[in-house]
Amino acid sequence: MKTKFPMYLNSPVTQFESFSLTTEPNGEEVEIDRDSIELPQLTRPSLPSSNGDGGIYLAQRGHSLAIQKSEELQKTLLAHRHERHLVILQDFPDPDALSSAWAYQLIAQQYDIKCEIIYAGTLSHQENIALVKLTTLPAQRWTMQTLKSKDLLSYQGFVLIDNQGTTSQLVPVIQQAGIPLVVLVDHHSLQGELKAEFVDVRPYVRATATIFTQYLQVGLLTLDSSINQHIKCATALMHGLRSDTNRLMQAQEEDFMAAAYLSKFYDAQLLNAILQANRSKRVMDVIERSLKNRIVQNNFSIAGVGYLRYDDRDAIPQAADFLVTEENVHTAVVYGIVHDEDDELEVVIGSLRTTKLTLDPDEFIKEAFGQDSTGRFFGGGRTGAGGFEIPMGFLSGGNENSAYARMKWEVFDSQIKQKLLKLVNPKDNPIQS
Ligand SMILES: [Mn+2]
Repeated sequence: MKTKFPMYLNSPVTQFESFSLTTEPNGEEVEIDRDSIELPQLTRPSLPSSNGDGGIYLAQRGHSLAIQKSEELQKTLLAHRHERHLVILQDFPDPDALSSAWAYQLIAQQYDIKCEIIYAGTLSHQENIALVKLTTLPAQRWTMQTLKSKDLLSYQGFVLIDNQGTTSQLVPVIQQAGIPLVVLVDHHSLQGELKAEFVDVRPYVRATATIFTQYLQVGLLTLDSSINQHIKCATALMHGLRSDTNRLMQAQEEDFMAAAYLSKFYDAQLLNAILQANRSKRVMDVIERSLKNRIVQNNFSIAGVGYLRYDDRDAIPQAADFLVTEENVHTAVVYGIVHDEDDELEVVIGSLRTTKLTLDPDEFIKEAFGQDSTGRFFGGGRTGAGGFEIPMGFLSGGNENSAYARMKWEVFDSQIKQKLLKLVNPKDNPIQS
């Protein structure tokens, strides 16, 4: 970076430290103009004027945190101007992750930071494919093969959005290459000790899109209705926010405030087109299998669906979404063995959905499946939803022998059921009542 931008070396370091992030303009901004980057001005959004007690809003607390975090993020971005970063999403990114990463890319662009949004798996949900195609969302699939062909030295940092690195196979390789984690923004429970320059993890916020909308709202990027890309990004954020809050039904004040803000910019027709995407036959087949195989105990519905192709992986959360709608069911867990034909790789993938407010999916999954030999949990969650991935390692492949394939499935199926039922059965564990 330093050799590429010698003029940068001449700038006194202190100009960044003393740069005012508040609304008051000051003399030092003149210096910043030398680098010919137009910096967004953070503004405090006009909150309803305090007329009596009604003026103190819960959301105000969220706003002051949003302002504080935006200021911190701006400082971090300033310190990394002119760099190239990788924004890494979970292997199977959802609308919340995709839209938030896009918002981040647009924010970072103002600091001449070039971001590539990457994921290792596939876009397996028909709505995600529609989202990316219809909005021309700039996310790319990088397999492990792609990774090997890249010159990782040309990236000065990486960014995690809507995940904490535990759901991406790219992250260990990136870390090994010595690329530092610059920014981490997520709403899942804290998954471990990740050192990032900037961290904003808020497990009580229902969507990462809400956090990014707040950044936009306080001025990290000023949305402009005449810019097509802004309209599309706002639409994507609206979709991300809706899909992580069960169409706003689980949204809370901050999420509604974010949706209200996006409503000024988003394209309702475009969102409708994204939502019109139909379920494929194979997804319907997996849902059918989950219905057939489910066992219901103590208001938990548990279903193993056997083997799935990599591209159909997202049928698992969709089946869980469906099973949780049955009467007297508050929690559904669906899992299957997903296999990647190219690599002969197999992994058990599962999804949990719950409508029970007192059930913490993160706690439940960690308790049920524990950690691997390196201390990493097999899964985690956020409000209302969770997931797990258990690599099958040495047992992967060999499925052309159908007796072996069946036996293997039965072993994993029984083991997962045992672990889940221990928690579901109140005799053995006090977590559930
Ligand atoms: Mn999310």
